[in-house]
Amino acid sequence: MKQRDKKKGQPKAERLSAIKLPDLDVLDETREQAAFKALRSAHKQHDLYKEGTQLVRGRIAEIKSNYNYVVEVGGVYHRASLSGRLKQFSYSSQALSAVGDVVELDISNFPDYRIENILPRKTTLSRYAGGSFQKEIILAANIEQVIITSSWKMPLVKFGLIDRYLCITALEGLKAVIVINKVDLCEDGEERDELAERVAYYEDAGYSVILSSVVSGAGMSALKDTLQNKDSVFSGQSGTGKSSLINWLEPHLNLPTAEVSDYNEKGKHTTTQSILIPWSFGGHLLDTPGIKTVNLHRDAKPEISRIFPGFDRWAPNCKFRDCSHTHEASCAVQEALEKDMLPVERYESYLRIRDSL
Ligand SMILES: Nc1nc2c(ncn2[C@@H]2O[C@H](COP(=O)(O)OP(=O)(O)OP(=O)(O)O)[C@@H](O)[C@H]2O)c(=O)[nH]1
Ligand SMILES: [Mg+2]
Ligand SMILES: [Zn+2]
Repeated sequence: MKQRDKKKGQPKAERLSAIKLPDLDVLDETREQAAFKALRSAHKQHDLYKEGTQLVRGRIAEIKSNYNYVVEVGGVYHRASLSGRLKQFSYSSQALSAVGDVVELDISNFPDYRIENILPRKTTLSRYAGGSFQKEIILAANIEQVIITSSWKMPLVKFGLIDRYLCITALEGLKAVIVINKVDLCEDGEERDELAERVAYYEDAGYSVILSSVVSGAGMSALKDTLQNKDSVFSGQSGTGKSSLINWLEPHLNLPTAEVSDYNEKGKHTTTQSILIPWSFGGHLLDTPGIKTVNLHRDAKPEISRIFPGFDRWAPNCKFRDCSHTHEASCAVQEALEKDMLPVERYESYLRIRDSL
């Protein structure tokens, strides 16, 4: 008799009872055994890996391709690959490794150095891919401050982008410094006044703003003071002068920068890989490729009303603790807007960030 016919002929109850349930006691035993086995093999693996290996602490300085890394150990750079164990994870997680990660490097098999462990990150600067999956893209790991690099002109400063960065750094607990570079291109008179007015908003909100130029040298000593003995990442649009600022402070690095004649508003994307380099005056720098924008994670939406740059001066006085500053009565942020204390551009930038999430 065919299988199908047999089934058809059986009443429902009988069919159900025919399903063989596993003996639960046996199942528990198997589970315990599996856990025990996993534990034993982990111990074994650890011992194995302790015996043959020679581990040193280092930091990922550059990721050349999926498995091709540069690791800095005490100021010396080594080529390295990922251990087989870690490679396994890198298929499922793009965020497995990032420039700035602290790693354990096995140097027993020269010149075939292998990253055996990636240590938990203290901080990350991340942006999120658009679309529903919002994949995390880590721009830098284990850094203390973000140098939000913009240029007054060429390309034109985007304060909306600065606001996004400031939200991200606030969420991550990172210090943020706003650099407006190429101020040599800002003309005296009305244009200067506009620059001063824009800057005042952020300074009044408690941020440090550095107006810089590698042409005139303006702001460069203030920038150096800010960077000394800290690990900082330079991030911002392409063409704003991230690599130029770093070269000015550390000429021997000679990082590639765009030719002036190559100028276009979108930038040339001259820097293509993030790199971590020590400053001669203490601390590290992370130069990164230019980005068009940074997206926040959608889960951050309820926080934006609290952490948007400058809002902490007013939001605590809103009637409702979870005020979104859009339609609520007795909203201190909207009052500040009416009294011209909050510029309308900043409020619109707030709404745009909210709507994007
Ligand atoms: N006028 C003026 N031009 C500058 C200044 N800083 C940088 N530039 C020019 O701006 C262009 C872009 O500079 P880069 O240092 O390559 O910019 P970047 O931010 O590293 O760009 P990506 O690597 O593409 O992200 C170059 O032609 C620099 O010479 C400045 O302070 N004033
Ligand atoms: Mg660059
Ligand atoms: Zn409010």
